[in-house]
Amino acid sequence: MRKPIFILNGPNLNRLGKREPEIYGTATLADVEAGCRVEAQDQPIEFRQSNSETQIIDWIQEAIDQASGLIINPAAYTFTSLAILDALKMFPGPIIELHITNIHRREAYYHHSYVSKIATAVIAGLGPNGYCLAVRAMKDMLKQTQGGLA
Ligand code: DHK
Repeated sequence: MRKPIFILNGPNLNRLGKREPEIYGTATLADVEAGCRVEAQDQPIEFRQSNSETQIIDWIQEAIDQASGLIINPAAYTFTSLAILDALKMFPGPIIELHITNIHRREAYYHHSYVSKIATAVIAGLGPNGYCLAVRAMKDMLKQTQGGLA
């Protein structure tokens, strides 16, 4: 059984499409999930969102045994959560940190990411399409690290 790629989304991303569309675009999180499933093809994925830091930590811990790779948009927790960083340190597979916007071109409080300390790679500023590119990159990394899909 192929282990899924976990795609985890942080706070306020449930409002994607309505939330500051001039910054985050008009695509909804359901649109983003649909795009990821098309890109993943026969590679299983788990696509989840929570506004709760505890829930995200629990999902990362679940991923330690259940997932082949982890794509995470921690949203605002990127810049505040040592607990999420500590959880990610336990994940044995590749980690892609993803942001819809280019956080480095935004307000200074969005410039220091704790997650980047452990992430294998970072995608930022490509809009919602960044998710599909992250899925494609993760499948390639899994092919290399596991001699094909898990
Ligand atoms: C999403 C958020 O919610 C913000 O807190 C981050 C990130 C940026 C994004 O670009 O996906 O600053």
